[in-house]
Amino acid sequence: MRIDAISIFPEYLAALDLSLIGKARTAGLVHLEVHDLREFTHDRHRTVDDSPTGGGAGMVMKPEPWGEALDAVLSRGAVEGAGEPMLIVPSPSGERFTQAMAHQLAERSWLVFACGRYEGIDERVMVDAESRIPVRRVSLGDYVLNGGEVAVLAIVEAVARLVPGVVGNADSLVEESHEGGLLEYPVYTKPPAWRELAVPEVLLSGHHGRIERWRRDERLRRTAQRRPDLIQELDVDGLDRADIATLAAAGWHVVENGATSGGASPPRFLAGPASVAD
Ligand code: 6GU
Repeated sequence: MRIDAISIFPEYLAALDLSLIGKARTAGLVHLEVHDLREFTHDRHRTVDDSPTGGGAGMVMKPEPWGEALDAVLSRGAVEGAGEPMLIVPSPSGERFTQAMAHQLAERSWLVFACGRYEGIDERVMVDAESRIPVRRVSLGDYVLNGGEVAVLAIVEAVARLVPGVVGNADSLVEESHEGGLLEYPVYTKPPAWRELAVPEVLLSGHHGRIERWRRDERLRRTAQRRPDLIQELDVDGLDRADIATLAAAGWHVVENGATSGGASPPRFLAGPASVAD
C-alpha cells in the first residue's frame, strides 16, 4: 500500500516511522511519503491561508497550493505505479471513521491524505479532485481538533495494521474491539491473584468451550453497558440462544416487528432499556 500525506506540519507525521507502522514500512508493506504543503507556494511568506469569502471567523486554506500539491503527488504516484488513488480529507464534518471503513481503506492500493488546518480547505479543492478520483471526508468523532494530522495518525494506524503481514498474528485482528460489532472481552495474564484480585475462575479451567462462552457474554455485557448504540445495530439473526439470554439480563429484548410481508418471518430487532419507555 502507498500512502501520501500532505500537511503544513510534516514533522507531526514523523510518529508514523515508529513501532508497527515503521516496521511495516521497513518490510516494504507500506510505502509512506509525507509532503510539506508550503513547498507548493510561490510567495515570499509561503502563504497557505486567507480570510473566508463572505466573512466569518478564522482562516481558510487557499486552493492554489492544494491544487499544485495534489497534482504533483498524484502524477508522481501514477508514474511509480501506485494504482487507483483515493483522497481522504480529515474533517470534523466528514463521515465517521469506523473499523468497517478501515477495512474498506485497507483494500485500496493508494491513499492520499490532505491535512487541513484553520477553518478548513477551500471547498473547490475537493470538488476539483472529485472530478478525477474518489474523495472521502472523514471524521474521527464528534469533537473538534485543530487540524487533520492527528486524524491521519489514527486512520493510517487503523488501516495499515489490517494490511496483510503488518500484524504478525492475524488471529489477533479477528477477536478485537469493533470486530463483529461488539467491544472486546476483558483480558488477564499471570499472576492468577494480584492485590487480592483474582483472574476469573473460568479462564483457569482449561475448558475452551466455557471460556469462549464467557468471553462472548462479557463482550455482550460490556457493549450493552457502554455502547447501547452498537447493540441496536446487531443483526438478531446472528445471535444464538445464550446471546439472547445474556442480552435479556442486560435489559435488551428481542421484539418482532408486527408489520410482516408475505410468508416471510417478521423482522426482529433489539429493544433496550431506553426504547422500552418510548
Ligand atoms: Cl478528522 N479533523 C478535525 N480537525 N477535527 C476532528 C476530526 C478531524 N475528527 C474529529 N474531530
